[in-house]
Amino acid sequence: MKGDALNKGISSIYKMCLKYTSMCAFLAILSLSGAYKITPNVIEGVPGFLNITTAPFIKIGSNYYFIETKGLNWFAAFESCKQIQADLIAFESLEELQLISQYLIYNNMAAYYWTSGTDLAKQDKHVWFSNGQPVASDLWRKGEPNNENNEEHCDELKIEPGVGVGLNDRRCSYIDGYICKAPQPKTASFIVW
Ligand SMILES: [Ca+2]
Ligand SMILES: [Ca+2]
Repeated sequence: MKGDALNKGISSIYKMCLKYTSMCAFLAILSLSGAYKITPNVIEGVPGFLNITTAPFIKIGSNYYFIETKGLNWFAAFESCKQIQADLIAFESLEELQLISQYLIYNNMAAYYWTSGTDLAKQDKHVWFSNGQPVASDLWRKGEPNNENNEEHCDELKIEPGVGVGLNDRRCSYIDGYICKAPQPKTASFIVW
């Protein structure tokens, strides 16, 4: 068991070294000298004190987002997020939806934004196209999804200050802004002692 853990540790250090070759070469020389112990540490997110820019993504809550007000149809919005190594947003909870809506209202950006929600595969079965999970029922605006004229199959975040926020199904060809969500960044650090 101890050997397994050690192997895992060595393999994770090796993976990190593939990414940060020159730093690891330096660490390897240090550790070969036998005078130092090196402990690798990987954490979620980017600590504030590092002062690293995460542009074009902005941090809202504990996640990173790219918010575009310039409109695209749903398919083009999906592609556009992929081009920056992100995904059209999938809300994991009502809290996340509300947090982003509050941010947009506060910054005078209340509008309609594409999410990755869709029932294109099966009518009335709305899923997040970015991860295949079902869209939770508490995220919808009142009376939605209504599949109006039997042609609404893509889901937008609809923000109307004073009226309400939530998801609405809409024609996929409609031109909306969109929100991409970045994968959670990880910070690797090494403690030398
Ligand atoms: Ca539909
Ligand atoms: Ca609708």
